[in-house]
Amino acid sequence: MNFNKICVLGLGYIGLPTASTFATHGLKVLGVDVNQKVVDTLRKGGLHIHEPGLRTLVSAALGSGNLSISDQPDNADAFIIAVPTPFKRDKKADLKYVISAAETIVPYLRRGNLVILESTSPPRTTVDVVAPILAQSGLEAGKDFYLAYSPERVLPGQIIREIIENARVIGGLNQESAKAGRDLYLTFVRGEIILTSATSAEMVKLMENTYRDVNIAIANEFSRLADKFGIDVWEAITLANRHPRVDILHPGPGVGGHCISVDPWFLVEAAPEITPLIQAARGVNDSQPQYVVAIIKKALGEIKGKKIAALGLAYKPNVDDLRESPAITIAKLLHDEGAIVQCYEPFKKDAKIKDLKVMDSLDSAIADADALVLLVSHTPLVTLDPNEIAEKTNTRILIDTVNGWSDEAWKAAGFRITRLGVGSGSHG
Ligand code: SAJ
Repeated sequence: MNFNKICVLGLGYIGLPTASTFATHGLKVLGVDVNQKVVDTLRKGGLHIHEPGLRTLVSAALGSGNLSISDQPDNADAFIIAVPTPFKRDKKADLKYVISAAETIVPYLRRGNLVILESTSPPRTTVDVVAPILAQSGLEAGKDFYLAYSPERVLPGQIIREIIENARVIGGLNQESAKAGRDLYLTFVRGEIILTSATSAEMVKLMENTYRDVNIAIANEFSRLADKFGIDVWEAITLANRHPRVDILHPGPGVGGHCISVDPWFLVEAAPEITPLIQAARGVNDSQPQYVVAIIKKALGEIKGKKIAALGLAYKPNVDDLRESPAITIAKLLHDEGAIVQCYEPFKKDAKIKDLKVMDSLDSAIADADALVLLVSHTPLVTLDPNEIAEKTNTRILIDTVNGWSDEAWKAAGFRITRLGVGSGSHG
């Protein structure tokens, strides 16, 4: 199947790089977003999100004349839906953006078109939700037009490279739909393209992120056990991982971001009675911030009225994304317990967060602090020079939740480090 013009709905972390990559590979692309601010920013050559390399890619796409931006779709050979699927307060998937994107396609859908859903979605969304909406056009999915699900699997921070290089799973409503999807992504994908059914592809995506969540949960539980038994979890994990069939992930302050802390709930929602392990893992990871606060309390004795420098607010290293960040949960819990929390996020110095004081420099965050807490192993934070920091702050108390600071160097500069998972034998 040949494609000349495509329409990408949703210009966020996935839609914008996808639209731009198709455009730089020669397709005419209409990028659509319902948020007028996003449309205006992109049309003026600006960017509303941060991702390494994205600015250059979007400029090249716009500069080629192949990418245009609009607040509504138009006729096209293929439509890609890449809108968010957040969850609601009750942890149930909120499909309103997927539903409204599908609805806006209906008037433009023509015989022979291809529609692809990329948004992470609960099992059977393509078949049970998207297909019936598109049928309002009078055309039948799989017969009059092609319909497929193809999950994005790119890692924030490496999206531009991974979007091209990663293997891509394409699940069709039927085989012809999967093949049409393959023809489209062959435009730029260099990784292997594997065809399957739409529901399998939805499951594959949810299984990948759930697997990672469960693996991080066991690492977090090991950190608690190490604290209890007075050993160093980081050393123990390194040793266990010497086993050829063991690959334990890292403990930390919790699991954040808009994927791994969200997607497992889509499986729980679909089948609560047969997902006890997934639910338990979510419970462990979601309670890790409270566990870290208990460690901070122990290191400081009383935390009420104490000034605590919270270093790093992003959900993971070297990104500026604050969504579902456990670092922010910890800062807020400390604030709620009466501490004066002075936050510093090197990748978003002007972040505005309710109840939290975000400082625009490291020096102002640490100068009068009673303790420094390392919450994210951002490169600029883990490479700080202990002797320079010793001159900039009066405190000598450090709490390292990510194993980012070396014992020897900081101790030599006069600091006392409490590290997550390096037990004194009394937690838990
Ligand atoms: N984390 C740990 N310990 C670890 C690894 C991660 O505590 O050993 C924490 C991170 O600090 C972060 C959270 O987990 O708070 C998630 O970070 P991540 O780097 O594991 O994943 P994401 O959410 O940035 O991206 C994931 C990726 N999925 C997998 O690796 C299976 C990515 O490939 C997906 O495309 C993305 O979710 C997505 O969009 O679904």
